[in-house]
Amino acid sequence: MTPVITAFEDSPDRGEGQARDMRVRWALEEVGQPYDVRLVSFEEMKQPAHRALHPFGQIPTYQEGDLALFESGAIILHIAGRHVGLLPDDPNARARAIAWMFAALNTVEPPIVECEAAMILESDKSWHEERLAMLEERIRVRLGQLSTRLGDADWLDGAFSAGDLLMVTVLRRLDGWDMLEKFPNLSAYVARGEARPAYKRAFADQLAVFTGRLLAD
Ligand code: GTB
Repeated sequence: MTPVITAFEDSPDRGEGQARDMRVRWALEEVGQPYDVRLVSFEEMKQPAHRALHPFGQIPTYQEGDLALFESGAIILHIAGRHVGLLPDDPNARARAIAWMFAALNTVEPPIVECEAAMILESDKSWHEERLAMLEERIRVRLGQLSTRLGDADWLDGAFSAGDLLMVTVLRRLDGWDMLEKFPNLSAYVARGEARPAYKRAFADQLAVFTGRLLAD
């Protein structure tokens, strides 16, 4: 059964691969699982048919037979559990890789998302600059801690895993922020992720949605 994922019909990032379908595409490419993509508009995402798949009216979703999933982390954990290539076989190493998945989503991504939201939604507030500086500092602290742990290793815990896949996509959100560059080992880590053939295929496929739309307009 070929899984079907959803992605933005018209991604606000203009093909930069920042929307969360990118991480699901990458996971599917890593394990060699073909998939179909159903593109949805912002309007469609809020309709009952899509909300039946995703209670919060967002992308990505994942459908495979009678299984419907939402939340990129849950989708990737499912893919990694069904296929070889994203989680180690050794039970302890597997548990540690899953811990890194949670760390990416629960510890590293939240201050970045909070900071993005502040930039978009709070720029007119009198306290904006002060709050932004505080949020940026929170990100820097996390990056420092992550950088120390990674050291000169290629990946977070032995071989590349779903933990690295998620962490790389989370760190990519800082593209153009002049923050990651202060941690050369993290910049190199992201570049290693982006150099993986599976990443490149996933990136090209999501970019094709944007370029296809440009040509159609
Ligand atoms: N926790 C959920 C998950 O991990 O799957 C979060 C899902 C989510 O935030 N989805 C976003 C969405 O559907 C798209 S990825 N938003 C529409 C809505 O809420 O109405 C977030 C995103 C969007 C755009 C950019 N960008 O343009 O750079 C980056 C990230």
